[in-house]
Amino acid sequence: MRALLIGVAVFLVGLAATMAAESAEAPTVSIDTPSGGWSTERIVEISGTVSDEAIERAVLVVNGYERWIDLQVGKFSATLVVSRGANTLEVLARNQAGEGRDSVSVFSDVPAVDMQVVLSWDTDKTDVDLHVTDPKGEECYYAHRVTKAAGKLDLDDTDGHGPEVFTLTHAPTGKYQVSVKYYSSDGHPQTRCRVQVVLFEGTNRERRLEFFKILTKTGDKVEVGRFDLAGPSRIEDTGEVKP
Ligand SMILES: [Ca+2]
Repeated sequence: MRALLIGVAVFLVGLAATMAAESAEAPTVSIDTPSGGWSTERIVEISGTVSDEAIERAVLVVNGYERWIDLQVGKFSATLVVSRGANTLEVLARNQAGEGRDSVSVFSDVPAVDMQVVLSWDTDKTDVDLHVTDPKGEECYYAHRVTKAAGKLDLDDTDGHGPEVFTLTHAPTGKYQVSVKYYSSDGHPQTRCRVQVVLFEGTNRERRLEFFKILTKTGDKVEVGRFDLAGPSRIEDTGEVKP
């Protein structure tokens, strides 16, 4: 009985402390890096702070695409892929008093490529791998990072969220296949992958495709999408492939 009373008292004290900790002010978000301006890198590290240290997650918006980022005692840090040209990066955080946000503009001077495939996922400390197979059947992935057609995997992320980026400067016509492998789950029951494909960015042939897949088993390798560069002006998206 006594132990129960002590337990209830500890719970009430904890509850009061939690309520007292609830901020009366909306959070202030501050992006420290990048500071804006020019970048010659395709992959950019974003970092900064949120004034309310009790907030655990914020939203990162890159050119209109949203994703969660984790906060550690008011600090955030994430890698992201910028597009050639103007980019807007924004971070939003919310508490009960309201919302705070900060944004920067980055102009990226990366070389133009015919194809960019970006994999990201929604769990921390997990390893997912991007595999892109070209029309000749050559597969680009972490253990084979440069193909005969000069396709390249820029990064193998092994500790959560991605991104992993495949680029191809001059894309041969034909069929391409994108797969993902759930290499290491760190005990997460599932992870949700997103693959964004940008073809002929910044030209009048520009086309964007997006594929999603939920992975549930370590070691799973599944096809998430395929598309056909059928000719100089035709791109056929065959859509998400069912498991
Ligand atoms: Ca990986």
